[in-house]
Amino acid sequence: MSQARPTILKIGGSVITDKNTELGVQMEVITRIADELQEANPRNLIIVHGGGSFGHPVAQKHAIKEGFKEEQQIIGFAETHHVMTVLNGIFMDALIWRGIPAVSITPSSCAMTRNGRIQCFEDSPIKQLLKMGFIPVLYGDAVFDTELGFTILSGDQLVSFLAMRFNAKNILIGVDVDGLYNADPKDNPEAKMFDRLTLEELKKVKGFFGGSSACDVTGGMANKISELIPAVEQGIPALVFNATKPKYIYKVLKGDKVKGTLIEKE
Ligand code: IP8
Repeated sequence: MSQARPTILKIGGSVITDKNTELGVQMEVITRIADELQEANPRNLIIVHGGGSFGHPVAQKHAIKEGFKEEQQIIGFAETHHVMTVLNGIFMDALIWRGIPAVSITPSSCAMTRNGRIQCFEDSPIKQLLKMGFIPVLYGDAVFDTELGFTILSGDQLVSFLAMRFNAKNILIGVDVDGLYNADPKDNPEAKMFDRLTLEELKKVKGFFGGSSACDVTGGMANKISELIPAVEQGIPALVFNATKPKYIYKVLKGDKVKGTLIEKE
């Protein structure tokens, strides 16, 4: 059975959680996204979601990304992973009870990093899920690292890795702004959005995307974008769009045009 090229959909933590409250969930957004996924009924889709107000504050409190340095971090690692499984459970609940055949794959159990970069990844279950018509769902997680002991693996690194490993058709990055701007649109009303960027253009303007205003141990928008570069270099286009806008997830999955920034190799 030959496998069609999958689409990788990232749903940012800032979309499904309230980044101003620790463990604050945006239940109405999760419900709407699940409704849109049910309506779009996508085939060959892998979903990755971020950590938002679940993973990031706990990871920051215990310096998990920096690696193992002292005994007290051990419970911090366990807590960080646990809150991510809780957020994932809330998200999965919304999908499963709508009849969406989503199956959660825990990154800390199938991936190991070396100095923060994925070094080995057991992909057989994901291959099997796709072949059988399931939707694998992964998330940014606290993972084990061969040099650091442990660290944080961002959903964005996972997205790019999975896109390359599964030769994805496209990458869809759902965030809480309309696309990529030359300045932060939340502070600067003059900020200009890019509709399309080639890799060369992207590399030139990369510095302007800024970090994240809320607690974000993996570096916010600037990091999200730089993680995409190797996948785009392989010819996989990436669209950054606003997943907080009703119907946008439905439309991007259907291949309809929405406002956003399309990043292409050339
Ligand atoms: O929100 C980070 O994933 P991201 C997950 O995709 C944790 O960067 C545990 C902080």
